[in-house]
Amino acid sequence: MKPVIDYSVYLVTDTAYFNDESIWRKMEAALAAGVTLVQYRDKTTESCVLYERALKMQALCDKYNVPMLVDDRADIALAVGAAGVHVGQSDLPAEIARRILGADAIIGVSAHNAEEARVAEAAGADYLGCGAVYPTGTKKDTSVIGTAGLKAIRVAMQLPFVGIGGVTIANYREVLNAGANGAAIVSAILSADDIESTVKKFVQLSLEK
Ligand code: 3NM
Repeated sequence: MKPVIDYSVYLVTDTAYFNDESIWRKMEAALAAGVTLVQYRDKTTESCVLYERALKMQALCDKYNVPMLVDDRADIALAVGAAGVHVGQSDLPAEIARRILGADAIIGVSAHNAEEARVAEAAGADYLGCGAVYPTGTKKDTSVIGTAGLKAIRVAMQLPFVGIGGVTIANYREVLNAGANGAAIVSAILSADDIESTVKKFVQLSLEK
């Protein structure tokens, strides 16, 4: 059966954080504090290392009963028993990821506008990642769509979507108010001085009306 996913506080990793072993302590703090979904995203790493890290990340997510998706790599997702994969516009097509991972896998697709959102929905995406909502230093090759961009996507389709890019405690409610089901967050969690209290704050904000 396809798992029911809570997209509200979606933690995404970035390769830079894996230069430091503290990433594992940070991930554990975030999981313990209540992130609802994790994406293991590690763009520039060779496959053997990627596989070992994905395996370790999956075990950590399993400990906290939080589903894990793998960025781009359906082969790695399959190898470690992840819940699914997230693909960008220049990654593996969603239909192919679905064929590899099966009907119960969660397939996420990056969409920057209503047209890409419709195409992703037709391709069988379970959810969309939409951004960059705000300027971000974490990903260079993106452009800002703002909350207006999120609203246009919400009007165009029904699929769950998360806002990504520059989301912080200060603007998270704006993202939800623009129609997103949650936010995908890298630096506001992984670079926080106090990861546990930051995640708890996101969770608390997600429950407010
Ligand atoms: N994708 P932070 S922005 C992975 O626009 C990613 O599609 C984006 O990192 C997109 O939370 C982004 O630190 C990075 O801003 C998000």
